Amino acid sequence: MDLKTIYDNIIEGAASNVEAGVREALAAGINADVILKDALIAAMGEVGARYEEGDMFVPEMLISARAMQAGLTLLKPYLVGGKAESAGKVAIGTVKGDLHDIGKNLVAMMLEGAGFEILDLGVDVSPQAFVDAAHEGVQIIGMSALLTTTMGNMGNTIEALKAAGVREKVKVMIGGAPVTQEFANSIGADAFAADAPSAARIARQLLA
Ligand code: B1M
Repeated sequence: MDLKTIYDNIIEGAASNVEAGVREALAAGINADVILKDALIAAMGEVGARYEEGDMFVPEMLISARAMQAGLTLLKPYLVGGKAESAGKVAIGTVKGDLHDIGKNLVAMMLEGAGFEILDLGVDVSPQAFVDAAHEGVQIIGMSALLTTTMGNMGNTIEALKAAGVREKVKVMIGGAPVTQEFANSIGADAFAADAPSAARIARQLLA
């Protein structure tokens, strides 16, 4: 099965075909990064475009997301690589009100691959849950948001960290499709990362 077929099966939401396709592609020696970028991420981009054009609706988008996640799970061991000495501990989550987790999961995988220990707080994470993680001694708080309506909860979380007296104990990194460097500056985050590979690089710089 070629990458185009995996791509088409994500759009169709055919998770078992996506799994079969990813297995075949890996067995054929195609690099996991290439499968991720050219089939999985590219297909989700197409899903988003179709949704915007009114050719796809939320239930179909969800089924496609599940199909992508099935492929991502198979790619994970190849993306993460061997275990190195811990580079630090990161608590990562999608902010309150937001249920999008594909990008957050990808960032968590890349961070793991870069040697970080990951405390995955999941989705719809309250500012208090991030504060609790800061109390547990993580060095980086990573927040993801995919909705313009939930981005504000990144700033609310930073305010909660300040109010709890733990803001100085952690570095805050944010990302997600609507998030920008300007937005990160405006809420006082320490860093913005545009994608998963740069998130791993920036996390290392934050603790250097
Ligand atoms: Co939603 N959705 N969705 N959705 N969805 C978007 C985000 C949207 C842009 C679609 C559109 O209109 N074109 C739009 C937001 C519009 C806006 O706010 N301006 C939207 C909407 C409106 C909604 C609902 C409100 C729809 C509704 O119910 N009417 C609803 C909201 C639910 C909620 O959260 N409360 C909703 C629901 C859903 C599904 C559940 C169906 C599903 C999510 C399933 C899941 O995640 N398990 C879904 C999906 C799949 C999407 C799209 C199609 C794809 C998102 C995705 O996974 N991209 C999306 C359209 C799009 O983005 N093209 C859309 C792939 C992923 C790898 O990229 O997440 O950007 P991304 O992550 C990247 C970077 O951003 C970065 O690295 C990642 C990897 O390179 N990054 C970080 C992300 N987090 C980071 C954190 C970091 C650093 C980097 O540091 C910590």
